[in-house]
Amino acid sequence: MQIDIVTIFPDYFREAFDYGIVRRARAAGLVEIKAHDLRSWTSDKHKVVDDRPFGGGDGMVLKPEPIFAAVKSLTSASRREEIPPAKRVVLLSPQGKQLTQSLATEFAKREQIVLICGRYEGVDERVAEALVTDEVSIGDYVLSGGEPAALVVVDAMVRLIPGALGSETSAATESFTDGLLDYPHYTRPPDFEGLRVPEILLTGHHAEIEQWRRAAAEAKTKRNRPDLLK
Ligand code: 9D3
Repeated sequence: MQIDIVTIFPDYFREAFDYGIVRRARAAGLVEIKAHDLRSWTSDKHKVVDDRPFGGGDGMVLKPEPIFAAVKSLTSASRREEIPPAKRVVLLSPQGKQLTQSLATEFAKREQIVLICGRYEGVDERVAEALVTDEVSIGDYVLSGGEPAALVVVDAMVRLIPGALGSETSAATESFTDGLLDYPHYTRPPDFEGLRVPEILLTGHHAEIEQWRRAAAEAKTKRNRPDLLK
């Protein structure tokens, strides 16, 4: 998989992919990740990427021309209809559909993902209308730009690439796929300053441990994420 990030802050990503599963997937050649400076697709002396909003209002808007040029040079496509199924062009925006495990799984099947990071007050709407295949938000809170959202999308996708996780784990058997939160985990010591590990986990009674974990996962889900049980 090839991941191309288009941003006015390419340095933001300098060490971001050098840790854990993402680092290992890169080292294994499963994914190549590049952060590109949007300003490299400007043609004026001052490399201007933004302009004032038509109709008035505060702040600046990212201009369409450098973004269309970036997508053209990275994918050969000038419009959404020219983007083949093996490629997705994703605009990170607070107005997007929310990222889910299911959407990350769809992205992880593709050969190339282009992530466009918005900044300022927004991005000229013609990018969302005519260029991108997906407009994606990571949740209902306000970020300063699309860059932290791009990190989240990359992480969620890369760990789903076949071979990216160690042989011990499979992405399919983890939390969110069965609709419950994960069960609680404990390790040594069995008594930490009077905080005790549930006795059943120390017994080796595997069937009862399974039952306990299921009940504990349901209790935790009811407390922290009742919406998942509805
Ligand atoms: C103060 C400006 N806001 C008016 C309500 C609009 C606004 C514009 C641009 C708010 C945030 C941003 C920058 N955010 C993103 O580009 C972004 C984002 C987010 O803010 N939340 C969740 N997901 C995402 S993906 C990209």
